[in-house]
Amino acid sequence: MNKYLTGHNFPQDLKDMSYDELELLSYELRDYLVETVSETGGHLSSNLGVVEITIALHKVFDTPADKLIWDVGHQTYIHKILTGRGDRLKTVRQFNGMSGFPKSSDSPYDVFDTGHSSTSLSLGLGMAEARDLAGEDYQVVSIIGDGALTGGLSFEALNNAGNRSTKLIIVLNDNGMSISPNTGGLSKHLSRLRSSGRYISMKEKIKKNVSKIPVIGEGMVTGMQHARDSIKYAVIDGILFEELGIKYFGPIDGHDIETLCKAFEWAKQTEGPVLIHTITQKGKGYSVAENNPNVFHGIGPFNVETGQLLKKSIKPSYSYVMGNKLIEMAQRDPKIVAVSAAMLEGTGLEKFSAEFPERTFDVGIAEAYAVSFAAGLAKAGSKPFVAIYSTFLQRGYDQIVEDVCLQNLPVVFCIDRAGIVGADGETHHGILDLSYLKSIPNLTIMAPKDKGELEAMMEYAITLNAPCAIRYPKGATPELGAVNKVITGKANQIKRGTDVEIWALGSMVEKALKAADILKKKNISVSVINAKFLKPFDTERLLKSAGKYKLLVSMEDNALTSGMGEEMNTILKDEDVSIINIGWPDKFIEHGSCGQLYEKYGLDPNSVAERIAKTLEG
Ligand SMILES: Cc1ncc(C[n+]2csc(CCOP(=O)(O)OP(=O)(O)O)c2C)c(N)n1
Repeated sequence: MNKYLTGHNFPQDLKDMSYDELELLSYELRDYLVETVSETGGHLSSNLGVVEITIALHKVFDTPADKLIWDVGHQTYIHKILTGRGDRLKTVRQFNGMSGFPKSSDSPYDVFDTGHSSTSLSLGLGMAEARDLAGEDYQVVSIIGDGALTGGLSFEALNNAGNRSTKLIIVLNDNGMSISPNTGGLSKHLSRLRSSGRYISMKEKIKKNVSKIPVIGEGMVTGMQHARDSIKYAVIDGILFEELGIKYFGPIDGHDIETLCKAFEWAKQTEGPVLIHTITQKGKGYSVAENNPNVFHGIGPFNVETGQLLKKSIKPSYSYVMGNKLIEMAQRDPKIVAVSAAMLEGTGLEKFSAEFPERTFDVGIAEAYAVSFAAGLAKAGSKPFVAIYSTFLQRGYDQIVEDVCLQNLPVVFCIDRAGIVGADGETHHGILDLSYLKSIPNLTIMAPKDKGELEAMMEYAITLNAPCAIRYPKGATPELGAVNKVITGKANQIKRGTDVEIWALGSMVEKALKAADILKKKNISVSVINAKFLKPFDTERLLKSAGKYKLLVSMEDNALTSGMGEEMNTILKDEDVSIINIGWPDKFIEHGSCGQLYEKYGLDPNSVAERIAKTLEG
């Protein structure tokens, strides 16, 4: 049992293992990965796809002196196992457990803290330039998926990489998939390289040229060079990377450890920027994931035999509600179109795209482009709904300001995963959007308390004929009773009370109602206001409340800095009223379940009730 995985000191011991032993190790790694992720949940199919690449990288490169920079970082579970963290994989993504992404504070083998896509080439080039300036000589290796390569930042880095002769090794992990099948012209270019038919013969050529050479050396490198040159012009005219000044090698089998090792050795000894094009299969080795790579991209705990999820939510998610509502609206209004940045499933737009393929634009991992593109759509008469996760929309900030809001164009932003998201942690929590959007002129900002209000806000948004953002959280929607008409800048009281008034935004309304129930038992009577709008904010109503209550409370699933609470504090600065602000402190919030995080940071109903009671006691 686990003959190769246990009892070794990785990554050092990889250097002395034969290719056959490494292959056996790859089986054990896959078994351990599937078994563990079936219990913890996590990013399974991407990790199954990089088992051999990870083994080969740690065998060939001298980590951590050589730097491995993983793009996105969701595919680093094998890297973690091979860098002394195998046991801790059992705690991955759990509160106080190991992060599912690289964390430089966790290990010297993790170079950057990542989670957002398409940064590895820029980060790598920066390090490589600094290395050269300092006269040091370690290797910098950026490992990037074909999905992440479609992000604009990657293109900017490729443009710069080819412009200078700085040594950077790029390992392209091409599985043809982003979360769903990859899209766009670059993806087509890669697929032409993949299907050129030279892939197999390339592999044979490498084998022929190197099999006689026991130790990697001059002869092997010449052999690889020969293989590379003979394929370079034969495969296809104008390999994009070569045209940009980056030496291209491939495509090679990303599940063949020996070929990978030899290609990496070649890269090590080659001057300037190089790109090794590896072909892999997402979900490799676990048939359920091979057949459904997108479902197993990020998955909760599941049954290994059947692949079925152990827990399923019965209530629909906000994303699901948004997608269905948009279909209904689009059936009535032919101008409505949907824009997604590689997240059709995650944002609930999958059904929409099946029903309206011509009116769905999946632009790849290209949030900035998605926003400017939507501005173009709106300018020319379409009514775009742009569905992007809060944290990823950070990429499109300048475009929201300049291209949408400055032009006052009718783009509706459906900001999904707004608020804390749980296990993905720091890089994925959507707790900055209210702060970064609030100061943009012309933008209406709303947050629904439940399913019905999300639908009502979408209907309202289209009537505005101006930029509008609707933010809602991850997970299931509650149904909190009657949905009042959405009226510009108007909040609604949804619970009467006399001592304290809580102003809650979006998902915090449910928590505010629960806190009010807890306080009722302590004879504290709480009014709950569903704020609905951050912008325009219901200033008039707030000022009226200032004279009526002993204490006002703001509740938002957003950073306290520049959020709704600060807005309320400013409005109330000249009033004689106490106010407490509930939201996320000025720090990056770690991973854990949402419940654990709400509790730790005092945003759950019990903590809120306790804080209110204590404040009233003085
Ligand atoms: C800026 C940004 N947008 C979207 C995502 C969500 N996301 C995570 S992984 C991924 C697909 C990455 O595809 P690829 O790079 O090919 O890696 P694979 O999972 O296929 O190995 C996406 C869209 C992200 N992490 N960052």
